[in-house]
Formats: sequence, C-alpha cells, structure tokens
Amino acid sequence: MAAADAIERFTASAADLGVAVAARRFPEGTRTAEDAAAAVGCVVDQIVKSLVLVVDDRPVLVLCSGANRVDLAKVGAEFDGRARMANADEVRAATGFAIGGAPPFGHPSPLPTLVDPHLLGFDEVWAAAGTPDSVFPLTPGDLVEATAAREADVAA
Ligand code: 5CA
Repeated sequence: MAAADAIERFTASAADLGVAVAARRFPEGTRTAEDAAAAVGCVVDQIVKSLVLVVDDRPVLVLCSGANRVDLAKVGAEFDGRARMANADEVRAATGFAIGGAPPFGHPSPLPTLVDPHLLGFDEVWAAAGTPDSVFPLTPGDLVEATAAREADVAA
C-alpha cells in the first residue's frame, strides 16, 4: 500500500472518532521518536510512541513519551499478566499499520491502552499518522479521550 493511502486510511478512522488529523509528512523520516522530534522541531518528550505489547495472549497499547522507555514488568502488573513487546506481525494485526507508523488509535478494534503521565503536561504532542514519515499534532486531552487510555506510570 502506498504511504499516502495509509495516512488517508488513518485520517478517516480518526475522523470517525471525532479527531481531525492534520498529518505532516517529512522526507527525512519520523521512524523513531528522535527522528520525529528533529523533524517537527519539538522536544522528544512530546513524541507519542504507540507501542504494542502482548500481555499473555492479548495485545495492549502503551502510549509512551519519547523521553521514556517502557518497563515490561510494570505493564504486566497493570494488566495482571506477563508483558512482552509485540513482533512486527502482531503490531500490524493489532493496529492495521506497520511498526514505525502505527498510530495511537483508529485500529481495527480498540486496544486496552495505558498513557504515560509525562505526555500529559504538554499543550501539544505528536504521534504517528500511519507511516514512518508522517506525524500529526494533538492535545493530550484528545489523545486520552480517543483511546480511553488509563494513566499509568510504566516508565523504566
Ligand atoms: N514514528 C515513530 C514516532 S511517532 C514511532 O512510531 N515510534 S515508536 O517508538 O512508536 O515505534 C517504533 C517502536 O517499534 C520501537 O520503539 C520499538 O519498540 C518497536 N520496534 C521497532 N522495530 C521492531 C521490531 N523489529 N520488532 C518489534 N518491535 C519493533
């Protein structure tokens, strides 16, 4: 699928959730949080990493600040199970998008979601818009509302 199609697909799913997505594409890439922050010109803390983990056999989503790393044991404890990072196939199955471009919502079915409190202190944060070269800005409030995320300290 062409990159523009993935962005359009995400933008349409987000609109269904009431979120207007103004995706920006960067030829230099936004595959990692550091890349995305450099492209946007914000601090890495404001980049939303949309990380799929598998707890026992269930996919879950952790929205983690680019400044932090996720502690698998803490995520497991939040869901009363054992957590591991999803593999590439599991990320695509759970989100409909590829690693590096997986957006925080607009998935085939909503994932149980945790949000890193560090993201909530900013006026604006940036998340992937469906491809490894696109991001979009949103408020932390919209991020939490669209994902029904639960705040949890899951940083290592
Ligand atoms: N577009 C950027 C910033 S929004 C982005 O998506 N960053 S991310 O952190 O949310 O997504 C990349 C994450 O995918 C990495 O942190 C890592 O946890 C995971 N990842 C990267 N490569 C692999 C891989 N081969 N297998 C499993 N997970 C991977």
